[in-house]
Amino acid sequence: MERTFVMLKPGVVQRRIAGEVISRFERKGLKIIALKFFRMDRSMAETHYAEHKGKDFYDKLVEYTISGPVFAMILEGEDAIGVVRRLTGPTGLKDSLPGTIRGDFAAQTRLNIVHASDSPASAAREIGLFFQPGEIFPWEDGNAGWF
Ligand code: 3AN
Repeated sequence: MERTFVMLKPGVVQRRIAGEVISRFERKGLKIIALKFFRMDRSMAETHYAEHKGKDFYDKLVEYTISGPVFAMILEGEDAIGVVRRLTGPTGLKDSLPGTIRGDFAAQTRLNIVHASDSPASAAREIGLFFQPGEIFPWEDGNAGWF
């Protein structure tokens, strides 16, 4: 089993599509084991996106991320990091095909609506940044045999 971090950015809340996006992860059989709805402060957003500091889209990315509340969650499942990245689709608008979350709901790369960890190292770092151990609730999956 693997854990990954996912964040639904402020536009998802504004557009009232959080339920639809979360449904895609649930339908696939991933388990939500942590979830919070909150507004990030600037320093947290800068830490989260530190690898992009200095890039031309960085300032706008941080502004967008702190412009309103987000849903942050931890999903668990076999190969969860890869599964979630395939469900979200690639970063760039031109590459995100219909059927993926970004392909279906995003019209600009900068506003590509979800963040998902791209490696085990990022997942560990991001889970640690957003969640305390006591906010994570693993549960027994009675449906495990069906997925
Ligand atoms: P991902 O979110 O797919 O892991 P990253 O980490 O490369 O992609 O980029 C983080 C965020 O920065 C993206 N979700 C997107 O909002 C924004 N971003 C990345 N590349 C660009 C770009 N070329 N132009 C505008 N925004 C970008």
